[in-house]
Parts: sequence; structure tokens; C-alpha cells
Amino acid sequence: MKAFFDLTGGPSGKNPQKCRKSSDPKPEKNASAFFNRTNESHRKREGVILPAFTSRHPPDKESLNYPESDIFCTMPQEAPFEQPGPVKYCIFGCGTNGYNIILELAKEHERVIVVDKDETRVRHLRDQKFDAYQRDITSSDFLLGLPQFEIAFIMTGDGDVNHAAVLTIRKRYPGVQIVARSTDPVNGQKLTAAGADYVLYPQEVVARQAILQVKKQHASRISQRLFTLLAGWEGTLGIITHKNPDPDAISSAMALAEIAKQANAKTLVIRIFYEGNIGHQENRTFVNLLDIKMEHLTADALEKCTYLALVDCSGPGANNDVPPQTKIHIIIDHHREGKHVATQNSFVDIRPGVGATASIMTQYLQELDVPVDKRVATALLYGIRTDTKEFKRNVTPQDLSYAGFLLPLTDADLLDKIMSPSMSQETLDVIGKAIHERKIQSGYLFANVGYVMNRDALPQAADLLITLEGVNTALVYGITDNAIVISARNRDIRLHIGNALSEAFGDMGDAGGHPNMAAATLPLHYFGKVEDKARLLEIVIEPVLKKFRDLVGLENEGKKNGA
Ligand SMILES: [Mn+2]
Repeated sequence: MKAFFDLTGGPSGKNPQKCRKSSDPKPEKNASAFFNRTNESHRKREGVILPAFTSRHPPDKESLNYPESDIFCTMPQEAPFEQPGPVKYCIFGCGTNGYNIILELAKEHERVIVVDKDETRVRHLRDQKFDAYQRDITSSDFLLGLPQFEIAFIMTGDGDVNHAAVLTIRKRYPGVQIVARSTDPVNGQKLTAAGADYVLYPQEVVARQAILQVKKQHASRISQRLFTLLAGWEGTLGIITHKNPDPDAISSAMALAEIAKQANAKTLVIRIFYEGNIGHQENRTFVNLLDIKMEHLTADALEKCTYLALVDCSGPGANNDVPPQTKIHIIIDHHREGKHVATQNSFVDIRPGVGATASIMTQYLQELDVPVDKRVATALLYGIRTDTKEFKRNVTPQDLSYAGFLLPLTDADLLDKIMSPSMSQETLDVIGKAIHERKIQSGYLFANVGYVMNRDALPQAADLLITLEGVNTALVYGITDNAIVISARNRDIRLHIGNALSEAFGDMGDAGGHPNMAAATLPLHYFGKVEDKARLLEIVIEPVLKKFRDLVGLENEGKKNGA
């Protein structure tokens, strides 16, 4: 379990930003202002701007597929007819790629002019009523006589030719948006340096499109599989979250329950289970406000379930106390270090690339067209936000797109209430005690908070103490009914606090985390039977912490200083 995130409560409630806050508007490009003015004067003169390409003869595609690198150098001819008003798009190089762009734009009734070096090709284009010009785009004056455009596609198959064209266009029209076709990454860099706004790799576009489509299809298939599976079940489905569940786990369980209800309202009873506790006040507020029915997982309850599903953890025993050999029917998760046991006929969907299980669950809801009520949408959005640290950690475009799908379905007031929960008396006491009891040695802060009912106060105390001047690493520790709990924060880049805790305490219990935040839970049975908890902490904590001090070199330093 070393690889898991802060075991003492996951994301700490550090005033998350309001999600409805939109980003600042982007400054407009100066080009549009320039072209708008031109538009106006044209409109005044010509009255109406005719839509381009409303009726076209089917073009003869074959005749246009000439090699793109032959460069003709004849005198530029004028276009056969003039179109009123400014031209929006200009396509330079009309091989297969350029030609397809023209066709796509024509479908959207966009105004397009075409420039190519090949006389025959230009003639064919004109025959199809395209506004085509013959130019050698490597010459410095190829823009002469061309109507103005706002967007340039430079599409020849020759990287150097495209590079020369980008330079010329950028020099003449600083505000024009330039899309340039690249032949290889080095050429791509040259095009960007020359002023291309967007560099296009046709091979990459094909690959990306193919993968996107396949993934879409796959998502729809597995969603159907899950639905069919649930529809055929009879009995009780137990949905189990990971230990001390966070909003990602809880909201994912809710979403799976919704899907199960939709698939099978008649013969399937759905129960949601958790272990540990829901301690962090934000998480408690979350469960209370959203009225989520969750039960403590017991061996008895486990036995009563006909089917078991795990969400936000990758298998029995992975951050949950489900016995490792238990048959699990559904596993949906996004953790990297999953060690799931593949069992026959079970449904496993683990996507380590995705920022939150809630994102995966949102996709299921979307794919299956399951109605998403306000509670579920609010929970899922909150789950995605907390698991991605407000869209800052492990976030993928999918997470953002699912968050975007959920946003209009959520209850903004509810979200507000969840995110600004009141602090419990105990948390305040623990923080107070941590401040009072702090001891600092060479940038390390240690704070003993004694007995705590709720371990989630610890990371909050550590979050606060790490901000203290002169402190690089903060360890806050205390004792609960069954374990010694340590929460650590670190901002010394030379130290990986997760690895340090794992190394010092890994053999006594669960310990580990990230370079900057980590936690340890050391079960009391490891230290033998002692009745008085506070006394036990006193007895064991010094030898326990000594292991850490030795590891980071604090113990020797103490001796040196003492000597
Ligand atoms: Mn998660």
C-alpha cells in the first residue's frame, strides 16, 4: 500500500477555487480588428457578400493529385473572376491534403482562394469554379495580386517550400493565422520559429483520429457490457470503496449504483460499503449534504452480497480489507500500481491514465444515457476536482471534458456548501496542540498531538505547520484507538518524504506517499498490549521517530551539536 496517496485523508481542504470561475478572456488578435475594418468598407461598396461555393460540380479528384514539389515558374495570371469582399481562407499547395481542406471548407460555405504552382492543376480548379491562382510560393512576391485572407493553410509536401511561404506571409501580414504542413519534427520547429501558429503533421492527425475513434467505440462497447451484466443479475450488489473513502471513491460508487438501478431495478439490491472512516470535514459534509447512504463493511455484510464491485481501488486487498481471494465481479479504477487479480467473468476497467475514477464513471453515464441527477453530478464533479487537485494533478483532457459535461448538471449551491465546511472542534484542538507542541530541529518540525479521535485533523495540522518560516519538513503524529498515525509534509526538494516514511516505518505498517506529502499508519498490535494510549505513545514514539531521524541524518547532527 506504500504507493497510495496520503492515507490520512487525501486532499486537504485548502480553500479550493470556485469552479464556476471562468478564465480570463483571451486578448483578441490584432488581425481581426484589421480585417473587420476591411470587411466593413467592402460591405459598404459591394452591398452583400456572396457565399462562396454554394453549387459545385463534383470535382475530378484524380487530376489534382500531382506531385507537390514540382515548382512552376510562370508569370502569375489573374483569377478568372473576382469575388466581392475579403477572402477568409487561402490554401497554398493543392495536393491531396490541400484539396481535402478546400472541400471541407467549401462544405461549410467558407470563402476560399487556392494557390498552386501547377498550371494544369490551377486550370482544373478553375473549371470546378474554385478561385484559383497560379503562383510560385517560394518567390518573394507571390502575394502580389492575391485577395487578402485571414487564415492561410500552407500545404505543399515540401517542408522548405512551406517554410519560405510562412516567412513571406508572416512578414507581409503579421496578423494572419498560419497553419503549415510539416514533413518532420525538425521542419515543424522551423515552421513554428518562422511564425506558423499551428503546425500540422498529417500522419499524426490520422493516427490520433484513428485512436480517438477506436477509444470511443471501445468506451461504448464496454459500457454496454457493464449494463448487460448488471441487467442479468439477481440478488445483492455490494459496491465497495477504498479505505477512508474520498470524494472520488464515494461519487464513483454513487454513479455505479445509478447505472445498476437503471439496468436492473427489479432483481438487484444495491448497497454501498466503506471501511475506515470518513473523517475529513469536507468529506463528511459531502456525504451528509448529498445524503449518501453508505454502510460499514463487515464480514457478515460481505457474505450477504451476491456480487461485489470495487471502485477507485484495483482489487481485493488493495487499499481495502476485502480478503485477497474474494471473487470481485466489477473493478473500476484509475490507480497505477494496481495489483488486481484477474478472475474469470469479471468486469475490469482500470485506466491509469485518467485523473479520477469519477471521470471514468461519468463516461459510463454518458455512454449509457443514464439520467444524471443533481446529487450524482455534483458528487462526480467534486470527485474529479479533488482527485486532480483542482485540475492540477494527473489531469487529462478527458477529465476536463467530463467535468465540462457535469458542470451544467450540478447544484452550484450544494457544491459551495461542500467546499466551505465548518471546522470541527476537534480539528481546531488538534491544530492548536500541534502548534503548541511543535519542536524544530534543522528545518524538521515534529509535533505530538497525543490521542485523536479523527486522524484527518493531522494532515490539516501538517499543512499549516509546513508553511512556518524555517520549516522544510513537518511531521505531525498522534495515536488513535488502533494505530499510531503520522502525517508529513515536505518542501525540501532533496528529500522524498514518501520514500523516507516508507523506509523508516514500512515494516511496522502502512507508510509512504509523494515527495511532498506522505503518511504512516502503524497498528498498535505491533507494539504489544498497553492499556493507556497516551502512555503508549510516550513509550513508543521516541524509538519510532528515531528511525526517521537516523534515516534523514538528524540523530548524528544532534550528537555533533551536543558534543
Ligand atoms: Mn481516485
